[in-house]
Amino acid sequence: MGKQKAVSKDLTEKILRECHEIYTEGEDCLTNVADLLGEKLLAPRKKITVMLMGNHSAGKSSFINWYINENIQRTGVAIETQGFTIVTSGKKRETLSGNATVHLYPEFKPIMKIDGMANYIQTEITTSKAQQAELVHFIDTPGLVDGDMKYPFDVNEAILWTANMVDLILVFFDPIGQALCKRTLDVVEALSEKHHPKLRYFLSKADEAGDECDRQRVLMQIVQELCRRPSLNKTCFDMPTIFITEKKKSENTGLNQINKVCLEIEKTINMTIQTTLNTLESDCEKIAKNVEKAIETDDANRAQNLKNNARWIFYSAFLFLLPSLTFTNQIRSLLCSAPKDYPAFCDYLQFSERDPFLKLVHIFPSEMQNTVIKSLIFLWVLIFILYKFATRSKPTMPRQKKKELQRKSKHVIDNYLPKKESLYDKYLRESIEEEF
Ligand SMILES: Nc1nc2c(ncn2[C@@H]2O[C@H](COP(=O)(O)OP(=O)(O)O)[C@@H](O)[C@H]2O)c(=O)[nH]1
Ligand SMILES: [Mg+2]
Repeated sequence: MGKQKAVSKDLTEKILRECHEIYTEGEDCLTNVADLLGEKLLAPRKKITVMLMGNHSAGKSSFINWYINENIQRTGVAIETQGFTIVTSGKKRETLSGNATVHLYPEFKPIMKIDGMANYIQTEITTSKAQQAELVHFIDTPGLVDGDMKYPFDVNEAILWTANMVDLILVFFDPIGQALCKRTLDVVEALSEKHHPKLRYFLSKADEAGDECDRQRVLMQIVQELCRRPSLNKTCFDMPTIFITEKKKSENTGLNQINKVCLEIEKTINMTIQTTLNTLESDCEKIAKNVEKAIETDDANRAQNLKNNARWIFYSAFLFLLPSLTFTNQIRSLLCSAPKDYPAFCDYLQFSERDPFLKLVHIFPSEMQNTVIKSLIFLWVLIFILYKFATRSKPTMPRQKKKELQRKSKHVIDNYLPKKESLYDKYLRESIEEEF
């Protein structure tokens, strides 16, 4: 029987990195091939994004510091976090402003579009290798408070917006602070309507909740308050109690389930690996299919153009017959109008009576003939234009581009699909432990 096991950090990092490279590195990478087809492909991210939200002083920043085992974020009872901070790991310790953040991590560009956010977003890069820190971007959000507190931007809107691009949302409720803060509940309610599967609730700073009885009472109270909101009482939800051991206030702290938070992060990473590998496979197949389709369309267009050109030559012979007859007649009448010594070929050009154009014109009274000639010329030009439009050439690709597409498509199928298979194989072998 198979049993799910944690996949090593090295393998996880390798899978995400190699998948990212398949999309972005080298001339034959997937995004380049898609570009050639006029399509846009999004490269998979190398890290998952976890957003923390909750009341002011619920312990969000402290949790990030604990997870990465480094004091990056300022913590305290005063309102410390006014804007959004992205905490991520990199090669060296650094603090980046909003613009630099977007430059380094273009995936966060959408956040900057929120009104007034540009000055309230920063990135803290840590060198931490603790837990899964290298695979996670944390987004620390401003603590939410009720009342007159003025935020420099629409904080509810910003959190809701950011939620679109994160993989996991950790909601922290603390027992004494403002577990029942209206603003927090409003945001949680709005989040749960759109991002229900991403949300996880925790009772943070559980060591401050008193003894087991008190703690249960606090939990009951929060759950009761949450259930008052129609969109929140649909599912039964779990609310593990967590606290940071180093900060614990009392000895009588009961069960600390902080590992459940880590487990949720790990599960999200695993899900991301599977989704990335599946998307890689479907993107490769889609590209190969679209290249085939583009080449088929091009072949069909070429054949159609050839047919159209042949038709055009054939029909235009008819189309030009009438005016050329009249034209020759006009020349003849010019050259051969002198009764004497007209050129010898004039004898061969005696077909003025047979000129259908003039015959048609002569049907009309002489004062109308001018208008009839103009109308006929106009009609002829119109037919000419319409016909040319109907038989116009369809777009075709240069032969070189066609060859390049075929080569790239073969490269995708021959190299990327087997690579995906081997990565999946390694992943499954590590995550499923065979038991006999
Ligand atoms: N007793 C206890 N205090 C905590 C815990 N986590 C954070 N704190 C304290 O709570 C205060 C607010 O924490 P902070 O992380 O700044 O909260 P934030 O506003 O949600 O970011 C700080 O003084 C922390 O030291 C915990 O698990 N137990
Ligand atoms: Mg904070």
